[in-house]
Amino acid sequence: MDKKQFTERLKKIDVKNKGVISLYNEISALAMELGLSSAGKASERNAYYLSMEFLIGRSFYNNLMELGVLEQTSEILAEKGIDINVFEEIEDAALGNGGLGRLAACFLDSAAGLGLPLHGYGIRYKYGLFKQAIKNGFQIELPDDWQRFGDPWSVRRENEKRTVIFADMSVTAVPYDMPVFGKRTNVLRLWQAEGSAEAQKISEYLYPADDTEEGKILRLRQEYFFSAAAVGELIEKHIKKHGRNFESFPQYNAIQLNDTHPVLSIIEFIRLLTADYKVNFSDALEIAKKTFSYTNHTVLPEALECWNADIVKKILPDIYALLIKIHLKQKDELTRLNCTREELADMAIYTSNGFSMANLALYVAKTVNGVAKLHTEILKQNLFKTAYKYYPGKFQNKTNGITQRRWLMLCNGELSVLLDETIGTGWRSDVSELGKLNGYIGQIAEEFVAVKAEKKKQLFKYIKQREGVDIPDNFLVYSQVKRLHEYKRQLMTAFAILEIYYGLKDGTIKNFAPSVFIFGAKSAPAYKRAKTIIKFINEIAAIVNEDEQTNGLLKVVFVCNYNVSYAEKIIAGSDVSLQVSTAGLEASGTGNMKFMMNGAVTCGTMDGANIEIVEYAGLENNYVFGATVEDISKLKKEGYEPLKYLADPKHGKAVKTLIDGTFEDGGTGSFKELYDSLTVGASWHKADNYFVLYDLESYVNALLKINGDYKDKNSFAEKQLKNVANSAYFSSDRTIKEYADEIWEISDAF
Ligand code: 26V
Repeated sequence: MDKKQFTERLKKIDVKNKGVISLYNEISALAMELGLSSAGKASERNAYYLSMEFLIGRSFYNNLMELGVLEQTSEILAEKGIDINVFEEIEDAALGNGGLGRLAACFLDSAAGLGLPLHGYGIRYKYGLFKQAIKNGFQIELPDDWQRFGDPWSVRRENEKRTVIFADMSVTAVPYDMPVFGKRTNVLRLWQAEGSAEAQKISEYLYPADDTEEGKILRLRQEYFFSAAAVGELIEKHIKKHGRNFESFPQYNAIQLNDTHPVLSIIEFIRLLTADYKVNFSDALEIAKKTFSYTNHTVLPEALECWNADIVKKILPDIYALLIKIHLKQKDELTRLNCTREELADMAIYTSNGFSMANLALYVAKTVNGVAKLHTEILKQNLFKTAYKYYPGKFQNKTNGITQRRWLMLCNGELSVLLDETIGTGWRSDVSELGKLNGYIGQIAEEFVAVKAEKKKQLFKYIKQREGVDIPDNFLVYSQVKRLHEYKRQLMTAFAILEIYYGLKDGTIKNFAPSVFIFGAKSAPAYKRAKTIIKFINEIAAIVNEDEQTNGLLKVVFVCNYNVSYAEKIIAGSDVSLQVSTAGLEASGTGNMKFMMNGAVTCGTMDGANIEIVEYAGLENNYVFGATVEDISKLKKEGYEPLKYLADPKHGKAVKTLIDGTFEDGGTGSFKELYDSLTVGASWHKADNYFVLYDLESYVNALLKINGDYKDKNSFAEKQLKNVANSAYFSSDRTIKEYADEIWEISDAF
């Protein structure tokens, strides 16, 4: 099928008496036919991205755009009296939690766009990330039954099923292929677990609660399930093409491990080679060392996986035996290198806590990479210091990126047109051409202001529909959208808003440009303190939005069920991107890059990729504040005393609203607990572990400085445009080229 045939068949579709869902399925099926009819040739050498999460978002508009038929489809539907936006009713496929999963989706998009053979392997969860409802200000989780709309973008491959064996059951892994369209069509293969009721549970939920032993076992099963299905299949494919010459496996295959979740695939690979094909253990290990690469996405200790040895022994005895064997082999090698006892303990695969997935990855992986310059330095100097001493050649940096196709062309057609008119359309295929914009900043500031105003209008209309909150057109938009976590410091933004609110009320803050603070965030269901922060923000919003003395100047919105589609709207309509993590803790951030590309200035700490963003767009066009990594480490050494910051009446008043009855926590005592976490600490961490009170003052000042600067519309728009003009570096096209050249060694030669 070609595009012409596609449009002809589309024209013939009878839309009468058809609901949105059936029309969606029919048009999508037609687009699939179009896309799959030009799938192209398979590549000799391929890279595979193993990831527990792929946070794809809505496929409909993106796929039609990639296939070059979005505009025609919109026109033909309009002729039939249908607004293409009706398909916004079809909810996102949210098979991921946040940054790590969305990065995987951006990477697949960029690889296909560049014609590089990179395929994804993951899990086809029946229920994706929960849907968030807010009741009395509290987060409630509802199941995300994304398949109820149908799944026209997947093809079930019945005859490519596999069996994954656990000590107590065997599970059928059925592949569902989602094509990734672009210059070439790649495949995201998601495995669905079938068989007994127990077996099916494996692909039922994304991130099942793992605070019980049962939950932990399920999570381990999930990780092994998709890892085993993927490497089992790759080995079989290799044998079909090249016979049992396993030495050549790394010549044709590169496997990227997205964090530690798929690290057991290394062991499964060695198990298959040694047990099924009689390769000796050392040879199998050497082949693995040339095949696997590992990306780390967080330095938070609670997220570094260690599998309890008894659990592994019980459900995966062969894997257990191999883990011990590989542990001893590494120990032996390191001992020969005169490694000290402490160093050995630090790098051990089998530790008192269980099997360290990070240490296993560090030992076997061909390369280890962090996701922003600072993050990679922290890995080398702190978290993986010892491994870096012994394997310095493995470490690389690959600063994250985001796809400009979804995050600019699709979500901001208006800005894309302004770019076309200013620098030509070349940037659409070669994103580095965005740099040309630097020559036109002054000339198009007014047009940019108009584009931003239009995107705000669309966003405010949507927020009114969804949340029932009115935001006047001229408001300055500050946004903080990301997973809810203490280290991301949404709580600090909440305090800053309160300080501004009280300052407006008592007249100490004057000439304030009317502003709205938009939050979007989901909290892990069991993360109590994060949930309390959501409640606190909602309490603040309720009071601030109702206050007639100030609500012409200040509003606060916590949007419900923030997801990829909501992000597309918020990011395009924002002026200021809030990226305020405790320095050293946000590995990279990718929302920061999306905002930058849409012309929001960053108000942030020197953390993650913020550092590179301000390096590229200019410090003078962004608003950096707060403690640096060095400051924080000094504070920790010298002793940090958060209480003294409460002596300042402004900070004291804002923070004490947690305990002085200003707000209601529904009788849960959770506001008091939150207050205590800042002032006295809890058993497992010190008071104000994330330095909220330390940075609060400089944060409020930065927010107010932005507010003042915004009054000069054109000069502020110029800062925003400087961010757009220098955002090409943060395209995942650049990132993927680096992975392709420096790790995977794949090319676009078919
Ligand atoms: C996971 C967990 C799970 C247990 C509870 C605490 C906790 C805290 C953090 C995480 C992070 C998981 C990995 C992740 O999503 N990392 C994000 O990866 C992005 C893509 O590289 C990066 O931009 C974000 O900075 C990083 O947080």
